[in-house]
Amino acid sequence: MEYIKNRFYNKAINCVAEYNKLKKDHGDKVIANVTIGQVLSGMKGVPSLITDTSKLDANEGIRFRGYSIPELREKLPRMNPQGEPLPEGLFYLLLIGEIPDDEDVNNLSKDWSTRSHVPQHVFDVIDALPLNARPMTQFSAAIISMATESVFQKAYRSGVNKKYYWDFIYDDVMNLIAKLPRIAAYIYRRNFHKGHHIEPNPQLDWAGNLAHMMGHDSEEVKRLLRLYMVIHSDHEGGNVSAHATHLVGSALSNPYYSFAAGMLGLAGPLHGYANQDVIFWIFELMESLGTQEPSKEQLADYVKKTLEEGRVIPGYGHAVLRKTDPRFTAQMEFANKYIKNDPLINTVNNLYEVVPPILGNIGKIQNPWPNVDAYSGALLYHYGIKEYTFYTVLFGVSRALGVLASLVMDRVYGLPIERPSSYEMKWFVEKATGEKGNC
Ligand code: CMX
Repeated sequence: MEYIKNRFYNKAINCVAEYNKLKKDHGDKVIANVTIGQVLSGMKGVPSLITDTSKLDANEGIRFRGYSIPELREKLPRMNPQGEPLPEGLFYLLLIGEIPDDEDVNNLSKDWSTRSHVPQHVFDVIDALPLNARPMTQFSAAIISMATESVFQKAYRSGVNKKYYWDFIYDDVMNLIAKLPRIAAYIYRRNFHKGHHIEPNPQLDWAGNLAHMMGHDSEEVKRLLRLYMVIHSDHEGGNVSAHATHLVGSALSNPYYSFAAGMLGLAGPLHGYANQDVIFWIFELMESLGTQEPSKEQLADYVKKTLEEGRVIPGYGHAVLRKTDPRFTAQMEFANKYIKNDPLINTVNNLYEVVPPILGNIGKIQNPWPNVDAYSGALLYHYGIKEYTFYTVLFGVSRALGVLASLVMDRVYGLPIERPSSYEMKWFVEKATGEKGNC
């Protein structure tokens, strides 16, 4: 499928010309002042990364190459008119910046299918881990172990000219994305289905095949996973999984290492792990209240109790968003359309009414609204994917689409090794007060 690579490069090369001009002619232009508050709050709002694939607006939510989620659900190719967009189309959009047609999407599906073979040693690495190793531990170990396949690493060792790095990175990225469903499904079947594995079906699309290999072959699950894979894919460049992938890639570590770094970040409870924490917390709540259908009053009391214990309410809040996450809304619409009267979904819907005013009243929480993780687990659970310790792996498979499309772009730009400055605490104190600090 060289035409996709060529189409990508022919488009991307225009951006490189702009990048080079910016660097050469406008390097001294001041674009922002950084406050001490921003440094102390995790560099929030500091414009410091180039990410072309998506942009997050605090009030509007994510746009992928300029398109909102509702727009994508309408415009991207689907398996059938009633279905959800195919992640292949979303990846094409992220990479090239244009909405693909059906043929582009079919070609990409076939391309990934031909690249999807996973070497035996990767399964051996997974199998060497104890069953109580978290699915994200197994997933990251599998990804690192696949670096044996890196064509970039080999090309670098053989002394390839740096202007061609992107070409090898592209192939690593396509190979890696193609193999992820097989690896994820292998971990799922190993942990939750006694190691009875299911072979891939090369006729299926990328997300459909994942559902198939997990043993959830219904059209409903395939439809859900297609939506899931599209909406979790990218959230501009500063979130932990995207930033970690990009940072490690800037050292010219191969895409397997770079993406594994991103996945280790995704495995944090303040980031992707929240999708399983939400379900864990709701089940804890139901058990503690002795009901599967808690009232809104009971939910409110439990939310307050959780906060009093110094814990976070998982699935709520965001570092950038200041409104309900459109990824949450897309999933709620999906549930409203297809699901009637499920106690877990009802509880998630009721929490949406109960939690924001409580968090808002605390005063210090910037965003009391739900994020993507507040809904995703309940949908998976409804359709029979009940093993919630696995949910972050699904997030990771999807996140590959965005962060790896960006990684190819990073190498086309030829972005340098990333190296912000750090200072001792006393330097900041002196900057702020003119007095020397003690630390
Ligand atoms: N429950 C309780 N307290 C919360 C909260 C929540 N859902 N969200 C924020 N807060 C607290 C913070 O812990 C912080 O407390 P301290 O001042 O005591 O440290 C304070 O409110 C201010 O935080 P903030 O500026 O509003 O939010 P941050 O940018 O620091 O953190 C996030 C953002 C997502 C980590 C936070 O909202 C959170 O912990 N949410 C719950 C976990 C979660 O759902 N994570 C998933 C995010 C989406 C994703 O990446 O997948």
